[in-house]
Amino acid sequence: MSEKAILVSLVTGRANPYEAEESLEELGRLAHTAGAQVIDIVVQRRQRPDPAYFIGKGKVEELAKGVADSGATLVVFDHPLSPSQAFKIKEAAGCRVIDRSELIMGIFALHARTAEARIQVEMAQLQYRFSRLVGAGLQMSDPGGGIGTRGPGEKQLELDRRKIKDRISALKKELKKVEVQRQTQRKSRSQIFKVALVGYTNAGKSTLMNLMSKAGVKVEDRLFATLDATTRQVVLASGHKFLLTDTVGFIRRLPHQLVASFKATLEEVAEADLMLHLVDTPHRARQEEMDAVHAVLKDLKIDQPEILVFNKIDKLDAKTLSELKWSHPKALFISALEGQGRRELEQAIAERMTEN
Ligand SMILES: Nc1nc2c(ncn2[C@@H]2O[C@H](COP(=O)(O)OP(=O)(O)OP(=O)(O)O)[C@@H](O)[C@H]2O)c(=O)[nH]1
Ligand SMILES: [Mg+2]
Repeated sequence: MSEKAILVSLVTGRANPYEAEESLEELGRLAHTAGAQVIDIVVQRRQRPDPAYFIGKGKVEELAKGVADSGATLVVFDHPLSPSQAFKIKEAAGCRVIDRSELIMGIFALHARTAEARIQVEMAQLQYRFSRLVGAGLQMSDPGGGIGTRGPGEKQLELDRRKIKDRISALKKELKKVEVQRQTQRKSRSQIFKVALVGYTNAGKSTLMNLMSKAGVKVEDRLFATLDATTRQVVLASGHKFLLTDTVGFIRRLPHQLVASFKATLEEVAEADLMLHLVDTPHRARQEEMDAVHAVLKDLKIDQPEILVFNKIDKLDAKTLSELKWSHPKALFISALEGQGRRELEQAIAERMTEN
């Protein structure tokens, strides 16, 4: 039985309503990917977040009533909640309350296949939980907390922290081992030209990987279908040989614990000679998605040469296509699904290889 989820978004005075809506729509897709059924959406407008209840006490009471009436099992906030807000809202709603970051990490945990990806996800989740325990601890030792806020509860907290810390260091050791194996693998192919596919989740990276390499990577119309890097050798008709790597997709407001822990996977990108930045061209948030990809790459200090590749042109009208070609004269335009633009793409890669 799937979870029944209510999504909650707060639009503050300064927020761009278009972005809030876009983000909420994406949250719905994330919830769907995580296996939840979205039964209701609550949008609250306030000048600024309420420090105690985030969306305000009255709105939380309304939410609680909605949960009771609908039998919802999960409430997902599109924004980070402070540990104490999460706690208070959970008490009131009487069901599990998570935020966007936790939802994304949950999806990553569901989809992780290789040992490395599993370790990285567990580490990200633990680090997130740890940061919240620390937050809760600070709260408990707040001088305003009064009598009775210390004691067994505090001890339990200390135990939880210790356990999480131990587990994190064990995972770190495991990860080191896996990394050594990976590096040996990588070294043996360091002479070959390397191309990495990067892009927002659902842009069509795996579809292009399959088109060019017959790798048989899983393609799905959902977010984060790919979590593990896959690398295949591609030989072009011209005789040019290179390695092509499919990578995990990016998303706006990626939990930074995840960014850090996926560094290892993305090392493939950091070592690439060329990045193909794939764009979901028909998507209405195309520009925001492109900006998000560049922001994450910058965060990771990845600065490889990039070719911008506008994908899914089979779904584009002629006017949009010609406008884009005009505004992005150096970009390529393809359909990974139907094969348009494949030859130009291969030529562009071959040219970069020759320059190299
Ligand atoms: N119409 C059209 N659909 C495409 C094209 N390329 C990919 N798709 C569809 O877009 C969806 C996502 O494709 P994927 O290849 O899984 O995308 P991805 O970038 O690997 O996504 P993640 O692994 O989740 O980051 C699938 O439903 C594909 O069939 C294209 O050129 N045209
Ligand atoms: Mg993929």
